[in-house]
Amino acid sequence: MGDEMEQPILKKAKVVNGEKALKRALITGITGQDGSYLTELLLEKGYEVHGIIRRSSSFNTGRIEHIYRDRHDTGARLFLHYGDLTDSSNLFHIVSTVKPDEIYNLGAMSHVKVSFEMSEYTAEADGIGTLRLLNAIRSAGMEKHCRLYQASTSELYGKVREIPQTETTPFYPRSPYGVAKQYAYWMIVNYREAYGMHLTNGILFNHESPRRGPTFVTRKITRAVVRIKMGKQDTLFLGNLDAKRDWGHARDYVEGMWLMVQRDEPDDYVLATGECHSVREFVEVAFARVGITVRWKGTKGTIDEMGVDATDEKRVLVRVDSNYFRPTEVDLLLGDATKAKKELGWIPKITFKQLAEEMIDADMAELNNETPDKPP
Ligand code: NDP
Ligand code: GDR
Repeated sequence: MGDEMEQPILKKAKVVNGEKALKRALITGITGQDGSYLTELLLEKGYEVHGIIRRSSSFNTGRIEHIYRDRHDTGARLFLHYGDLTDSSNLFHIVSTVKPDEIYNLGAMSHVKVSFEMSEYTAEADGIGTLRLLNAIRSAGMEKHCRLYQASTSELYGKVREIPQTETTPFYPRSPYGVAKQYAYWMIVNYREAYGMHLTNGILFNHESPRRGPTFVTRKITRAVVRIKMGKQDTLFLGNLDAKRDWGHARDYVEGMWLMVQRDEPDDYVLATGECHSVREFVEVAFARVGITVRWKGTKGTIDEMGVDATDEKRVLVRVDSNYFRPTEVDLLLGDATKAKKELGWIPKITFKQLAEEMIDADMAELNNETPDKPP
């Protein structure tokens, strides 16, 4: 896949008995963690799914390969288009030819630490990119028919002034990523009020899975833990062990995205588990899954702290590396998803421990070359 991604010629959605049979969704960020789970969900629900992918010198479609069928196959319902949130005319072209009923704007430079190094690009893709997409919908004359989900984030809360955080907690972003996402958040609110568009902000707290990018802390930990267990790596280097996050499973969260878009009236919703844990706790649970108990030594919260093997204290498993500290950190995020529970009936099913263990098991299988037919 990936060699012939030119636009399919789309005239009308398939028509059965005079009714539009398939809902059509367009996903930006389809190659990412959430994009892949959301695509699976929408295909299961009978949607025709279109995704925007970026041109890359190597394949970047690994997470959706298992569901892609050549578009010449009868029954193919997933179509890919080259594009980028930094390219207005491309977005207009895709939106106006695909004519989606629903757009899920998941595309973003999503790494908080990297956003300090690529601040301008992050603003372009994550902030202005959202505006470009909104303007593409309007320019195509689709503002009354096309619904849009915006991937907003708990990073908006940043320097937290209220625990737990809800839809009414004030924002105080702490990174170029958070600031860019705040711009996008308010563009959604403004266009909803100004033009009566069906636009929704999902304020999602951290969600992970075996498909999580390997530079985010949970996946960095699970990959390293299995490598240490199998003797392929000695030590895991991490930044702030005291950061606390409300971690859920991505599969639960994409269902929440879809539920938001189905509401008659658009609104903004927090999705969170209501439980938070430190990076240190995630390390402990991950090592425990492979039968290793971590004992912490040194001064807690400093670069002298280390995690050693409880059965052989000379074996240092975890060290702190200040290169992974952020210029401004978000210390604690804990969400309250009461509104989503009440209005959407959304309930996260996968617990913190199950999440960490699923990720460890999947990384162990990958290391042992046990390739599943479908990624976990
Ligand atoms: P990923 O980093 O896994 O995926 C990001 C996706 O965006 C990839 O498909 C990437 O393409 C694409 N992308 C990056 N830059 C551009 C661009 N300029 N134009 C078009 N596409 C682009 O993120 P997640 O799946 O984890 O997250 C999905 C969205 O949800 C993001 O917007 C993220 O900021 C937000 N979010 C995520 C949370 C989480 O905990 N996972 C929590 C709250 C919000 P490529 O594969 O080519 O790099
Ligand atoms: P986050 O996720 O910044 O919350 O953004 P990440 O996993 O990168 O960091 C979580 C916390 O762990 C601390 N940390 C480390 N982080 C990384 N990446 N690497 C390390 O070595 C390390 N050591 C400690 C961090 O300082 C931080 O406090 C994610 C992204 O998916 C965003 O796109 C999304 O909006 C938010 O979650 C909600």
